[in-house]
Amino acid sequence: MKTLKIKGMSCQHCVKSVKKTLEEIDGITEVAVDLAKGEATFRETSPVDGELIRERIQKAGYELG
Ligand SMILES: [Cu+2]
Repeated sequence: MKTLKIKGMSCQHCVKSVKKTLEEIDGITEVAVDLAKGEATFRETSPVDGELIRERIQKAGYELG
């Protein structure tokens, strides 16, 4: 599993939004978001470009930490 630090999440709505954003990226599965830790974990079924993840997370209104 990979772990990302995500800044800007403050409630369960944010958690859902980040989860959905990651799940919509090809090659990412099994997304779990931990609000207290400010982390998202997921499995990659194929290599995913880190910049693409950064862009999508930013577009959703959050920042990679
Ligand atoms: Cu929120």
